[in-house]
Amino acid sequence: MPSYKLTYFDIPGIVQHIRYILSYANQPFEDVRLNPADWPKLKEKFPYGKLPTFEIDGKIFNQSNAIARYLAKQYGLNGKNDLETLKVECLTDTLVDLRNGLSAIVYEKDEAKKEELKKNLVENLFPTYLPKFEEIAAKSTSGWLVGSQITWADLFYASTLAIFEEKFPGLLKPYPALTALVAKVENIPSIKAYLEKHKK
Ligand SMILES: N[C@@H](CCC(=O)N[C@@H](CS)C(=O)NCC(=O)O)C(=O)O
Repeated sequence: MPSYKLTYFDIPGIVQHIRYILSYANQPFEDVRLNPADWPKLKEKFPYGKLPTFEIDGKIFNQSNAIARYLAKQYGLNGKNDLETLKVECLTDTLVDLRNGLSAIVYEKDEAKKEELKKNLVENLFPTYLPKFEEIAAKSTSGWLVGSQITWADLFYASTLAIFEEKFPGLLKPYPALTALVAKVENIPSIKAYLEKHKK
């Protein structure tokens, strides 16, 4: 069995779904969480000066969703056929588009611009994306976003929507199918155990 090491900061950020995928698969991995105070001196050691990285038997890889897709394939979480995989990737890339709206706020240093970006997220981006996500989730007969079984899209949506909800309490209230998806994923025993272990 290969040895896996995921390196990121001690936040859900852009790797929570990778932690979910590995936990779902009961795959042991080294979960390295760097202290942001140490980051400036460590940055140059990492590919492109960015996190996360993922090491497989000491070989280092970058890009969170390339890593997520690789692992999802290993564990049968990438759809049952090419069309399902396409649907999974359309959904996951679309969620990245929305999440970029949140990252932009986090990275903006100018307070006035930060407020503008926040307004755009709340008034434009959330109302554009969330009702469509809700429609897709509500149409599902399996309770999963794509096809009849769980895919990494479910793990990505559940973990990212939970982050949104934490930052904007009540955000998911008008979206019962998305709320149910988050709960369904968080109640998978291996995910539940992971979340319990890392409860702050
Ligand atoms: N597209 C990359 C984005 C990587 C990225 O921007 N990582 C941020 C953390 S979320 C980072 O390393 N920030 C620290 C820095 O740029 O110094 C991915 O998905 O892995």
